[in-house]
Amino acid sequence: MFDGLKKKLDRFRKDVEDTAEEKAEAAAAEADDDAVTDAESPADDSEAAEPAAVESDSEETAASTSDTPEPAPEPSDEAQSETTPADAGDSGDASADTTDAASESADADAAADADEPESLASDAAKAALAEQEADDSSSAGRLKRAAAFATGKVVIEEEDLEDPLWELEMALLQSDVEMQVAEEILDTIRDKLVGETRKQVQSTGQLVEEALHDALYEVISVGQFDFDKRIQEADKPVTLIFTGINGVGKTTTIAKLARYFEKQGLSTVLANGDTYRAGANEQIQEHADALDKKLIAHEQGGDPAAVIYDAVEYAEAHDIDVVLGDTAGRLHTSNDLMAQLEKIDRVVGPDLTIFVDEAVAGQDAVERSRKFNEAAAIDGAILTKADADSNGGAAISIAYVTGKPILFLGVGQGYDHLERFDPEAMVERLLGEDE
Ligand SMILES: Nc1nc2c(ncn2[C@@H]2O[C@H](COP(=O)(O)OP(=O)(O)OP(=O)(O)O)[C@@H](O)[C@H]2O)c(=O)[nH]1
Ligand SMILES: [Mg+2]
Repeated sequence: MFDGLKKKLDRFRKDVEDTAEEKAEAAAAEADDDAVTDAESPADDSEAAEPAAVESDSEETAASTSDTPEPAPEPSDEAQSETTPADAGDSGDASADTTDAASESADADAAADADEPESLASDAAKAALAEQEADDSSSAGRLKRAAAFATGKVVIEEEDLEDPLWELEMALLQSDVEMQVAEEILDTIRDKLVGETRKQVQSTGQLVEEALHDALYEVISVGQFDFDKRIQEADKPVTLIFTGINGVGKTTTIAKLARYFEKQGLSTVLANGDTYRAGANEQIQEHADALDKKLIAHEQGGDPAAVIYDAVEYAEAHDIDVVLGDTAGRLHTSNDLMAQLEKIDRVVGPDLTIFVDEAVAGQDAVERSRKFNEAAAIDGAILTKADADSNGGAAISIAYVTGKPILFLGVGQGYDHLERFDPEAMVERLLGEDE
């Protein structure tokens, strides 16, 4: 079930993992470079300090003109410290230069001391980072990455997610996930992953998995309520009306629910509100006979609201717990379809109006759920034909788009082929956690 989408979600997980791995390697190389540069730098710095010292010395020599040309000083530390005070008198600039050069050279010596050749590359990286961090804030990102590498961890940043998230968005849209829902999922993932980077996570795969799980769960679980409890606790009879376009599986689902409620110790009566289609009575009668349930039906062309009203009266008279009201999926116009629902609402006041559509209808099912909800205020949805190969977009999107939960999945043509919709199980199925 939902295999296509499952593969795409797995692709995303791998994409981010690969990105993180590449990054870890890059950080490793960077840390190595830093260590090498650091080991070399003392020599470099003292070489650089030499000309400065010589320069200031020769200036001093030129300024004082006379005396001793011989002690053309060696570029040693002693020579520098000797010349500096003398310098201070006649040239402030030169003195400042010399002092800088001297202190730089001293720093470099200290760094050289810290970096024994035997020390580990990661230690060298850490030492280098600690030293640089104080005065080089512009390279903070680079330092953080290298430090993360030195401690064996990988940091994911927003820019790393750009490409994988783009791919994921395309995958979601191709899988019929509604645009707004896809964006919500991406936002959640971005927030989760970028937020987590500060903690420097250990396993990228695990982190991505959690982010995907939470992002999917948040949209899929919208509006969930305890359906069984709600039915058990409601005043009897409870009236459920099933709506949706033709051929999606309304009548079959009603038959499955009659079986479902029976298992819960609840009695049912079926009502054929599909007075439009020829043969509708016969079809539902067959189910009623097979399940040993009472069917209330009128002549073709009758008023659906009147049929369901009669069924409610029958249930009250015979102490039946649940009325399952079918409706026609096709009328002359969609306005007629909505007018039918409004009249049922007015005349019967059903406890729950349930929208039925096919998982395989994808984006169309999502769009219809939105329209039916606007017109008739649905209380929940049932997705049929989830056993057929579907993209999964409808299952992911409908709750978020309507604000009403998916209650059941139809998973075959048999009466027992009905599953309670469990958002957690659905997410696990999509992420392959159950296999
Ligand atoms: N594979 C599969 N087939 C299903 C499922 N639910 C319904 N069907 C099949 O879908 C077809 C249409 O089902 P119906 O229950 O007649 O659909 P309907 O919405 O009542 O159709 P109309 O009364 O014409 O509006 C039938 O062949 C059902 O067996 C399901 O969950 N899985
Ligand atoms: Mg039907």
